[in-house]
Amino acid sequence: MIKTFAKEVDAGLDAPKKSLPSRYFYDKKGDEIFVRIMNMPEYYLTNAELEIFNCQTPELIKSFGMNGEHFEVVELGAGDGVKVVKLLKQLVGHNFTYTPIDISINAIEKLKNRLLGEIPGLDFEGQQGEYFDVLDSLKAVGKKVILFLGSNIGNLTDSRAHEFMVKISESMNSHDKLLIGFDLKKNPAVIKNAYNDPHGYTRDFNLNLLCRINRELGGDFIIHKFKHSPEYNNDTGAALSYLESLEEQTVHINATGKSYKFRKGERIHTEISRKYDLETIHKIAKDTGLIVKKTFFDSRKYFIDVLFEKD
Ligand code: AVI
Repeated sequence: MIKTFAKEVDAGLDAPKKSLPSRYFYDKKGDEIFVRIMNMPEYYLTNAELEIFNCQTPELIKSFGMNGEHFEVVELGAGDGVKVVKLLKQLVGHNFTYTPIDISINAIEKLKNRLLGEIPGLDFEGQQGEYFDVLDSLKAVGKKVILFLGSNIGNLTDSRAHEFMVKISESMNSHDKLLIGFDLKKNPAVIKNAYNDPHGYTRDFNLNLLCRINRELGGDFIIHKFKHSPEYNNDTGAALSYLESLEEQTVHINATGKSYKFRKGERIHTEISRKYDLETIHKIAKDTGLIVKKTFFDSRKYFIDVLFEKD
């Protein structure tokens, strides 16, 4: 793990346009900051999707079209379970197994304790792994509903999202369903405020990546010499996060055995949080052998959960 981390950090910082993979945000500290982000009012995504699960779960379940046979609810990148528990509670009485897949075994254990506390008797089969890697094994699963919530898809570049959707589509049979949460394009001010919040949580989340490199890879980043620098382009729907070097400086990382030079104002790209429109979502479906079966919006139309099935 450390080796892969070091390799990816080196590749990102050695490139002419510097970047770091956003999945390294999520160490213990990063997870804590992310919870703060999800709970702040400016980060509208959490409440928007929660509203869909609070108000439209019966319609969601009906749209799964499962008539008594056993099925699996496979959740990719399971998270804290706040949303899915709404769904699972109303699924009680159906013949199903809940299979969350997450890179962190800790996250799965925590989720298991929480869910079994709230839904005694829940058939829980957690699986550890990167979701890209486990998609192949999903082919063998009988009837299933795959969940990919919280706009996690937005953290993939368009080409990676395409690759991901093709793999999911290939793992699906004609009776399977796929439910994906997409954050929608909206007033750019609302989006900018969510990714450049007044509390500084998103700034800390972004800068924690440099702290993590210092902690785990023996880096000597001086954190206050970088600033959180987000931008949003409403045409492309890309909310991008950068870390900008406030002066000319050199940083050494023990684990890569290399030093990296930064110009004043030079930026490290750290994250994409893609915002979608319906046209793009339909195009994604068409390009990956899927069709949009049903859509579930929150009341402000900030967010959408889309149910797909095989074309
Ligand atoms: C996990 N993911 C959907 C979040 C997002 O909105 O892209 C991560 C995040 N980054 C900054 N704030 C939240």
